[in-house]
Amino acid sequence: MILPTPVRLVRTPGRFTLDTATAVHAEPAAEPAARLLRTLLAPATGLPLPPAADGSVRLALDPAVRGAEGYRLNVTPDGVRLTASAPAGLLAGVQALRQLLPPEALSDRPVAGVPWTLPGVEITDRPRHPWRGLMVDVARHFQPLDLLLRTVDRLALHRLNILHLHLTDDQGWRLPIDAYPRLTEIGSRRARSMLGRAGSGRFDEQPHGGAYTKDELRTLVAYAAERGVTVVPEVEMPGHARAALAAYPHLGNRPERRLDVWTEWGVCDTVLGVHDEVLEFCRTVLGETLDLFPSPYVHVGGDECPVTEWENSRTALARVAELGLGAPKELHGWFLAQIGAYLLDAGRRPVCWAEDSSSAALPTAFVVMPWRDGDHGLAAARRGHDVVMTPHRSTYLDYPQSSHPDEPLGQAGAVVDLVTVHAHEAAPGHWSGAEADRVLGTQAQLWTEFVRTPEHFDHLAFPRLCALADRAWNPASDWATDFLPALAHHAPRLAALGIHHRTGAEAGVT
Ligand code: TNX
Repeated sequence: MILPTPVRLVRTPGRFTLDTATAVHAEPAAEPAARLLRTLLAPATGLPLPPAADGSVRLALDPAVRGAEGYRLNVTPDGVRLTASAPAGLLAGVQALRQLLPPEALSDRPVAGVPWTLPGVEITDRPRHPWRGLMVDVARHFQPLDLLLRTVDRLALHRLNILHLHLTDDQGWRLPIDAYPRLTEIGSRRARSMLGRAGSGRFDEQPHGGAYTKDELRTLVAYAAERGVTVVPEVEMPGHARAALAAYPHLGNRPERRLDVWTEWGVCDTVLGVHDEVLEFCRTVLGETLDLFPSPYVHVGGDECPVTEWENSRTALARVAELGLGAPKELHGWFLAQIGAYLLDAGRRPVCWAEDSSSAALPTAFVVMPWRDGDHGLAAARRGHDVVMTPHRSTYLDYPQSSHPDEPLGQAGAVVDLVTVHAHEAAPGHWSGAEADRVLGTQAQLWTEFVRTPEHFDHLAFPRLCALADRAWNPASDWATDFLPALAHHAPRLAALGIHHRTGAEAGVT
């Protein structure tokens, strides 16, 4: 049983075993998928799977297969046939094929004595949503490249196709920008980190820092592309920008003031100014970001932007007057509209978090991510935005997944357990057909205020990410009769990958 659960799977008689004699035939457009198959199976199986015209594993494009990422996979005693209408579908099919093997096939070490046998099947499969993602916050706690590469592998295994990287925030700037070197020289390091939740007043007194090199980010983007995953960068503006202001105070509202990279959690009052130099800064930063990330989507944050500084800044008030705005808070939407226009000119789709304060001025080309309680997604869809659903009570993995006393520290106010994630409907029943058509998909959010180790990262992500992946892929998957049995088969795969996941989560015990 594979996960996400396939739209249609029929068991057929017989089986097929991969061995040292098995060869692969791939037509040219299927070559990347054949390479991925070899790369994925080599560590555990040691099988060479060489190319051969008469290979019994056959990969080919077939325009009759439905869906851009849809695939068809047939295993018979004579061999394996994988087809898709596009290369992305072949990559998805390779992951399904891998899951038909014994779970040991996912190990990164050689495994002896296991026959690499596939059951006879006929799978016809395609995803419900084109955007199936995970956001990783690398700003609150820096997450090194090897963790991100591993995360890409795990996303691809679950047929999740977007890695949204939250690269900058008040507590750290992780994105190298040649034109503004102090962003990482100064902005990537903070003196200490807050222990506990926002306002705890307790600190670890340990410096924390980290930034990527451009080569590392290029490596990540290429690695992800080989696996059918798009890396969507996020650069936060105009709020959540304290680290940038620590590096370049003249971009703020009180240029004379020296700021540190923030050491607390929560919402920081310091935000970018609204003078021309700031917009130029944002365009330059985004220009270098576009060079690194070919993603058609670029996220510019836009959440939680307090306006007290603008209300008290002569420059900001002059801007309000010049633009004929009613109040300084309207600068929020104006700011994002300026930046959105730049991205659209560059041929990219801007993405931002939904906020009431920016919604009225936001060009409809923005993709919106509603994260607060309420019908913000529906309101955005009605205004003409495409939406990616990110409601915090079903997709925020920084909330605890149970109320067990042994659960690690998480955000207060909710428990997001496995059944809740699986029940999350990206396009709820009360939306009209046209509104539901605005839903690009859904994604999980892994904010990292409390995440200091890879084990903690895994624990938050799994198995909740399995539930999100299942729901985002297969609308018909039933919690009890489809997902839970698939998860039971999947647990040994997670174990073979060395993932520290919460066992018993499927019981839904809170
Ligand atoms: C809200 S959601 C935030 C993040 C925090 C998160 C903690 C959003 C767009 N902003 O800055 O990390 O809550 O759950």
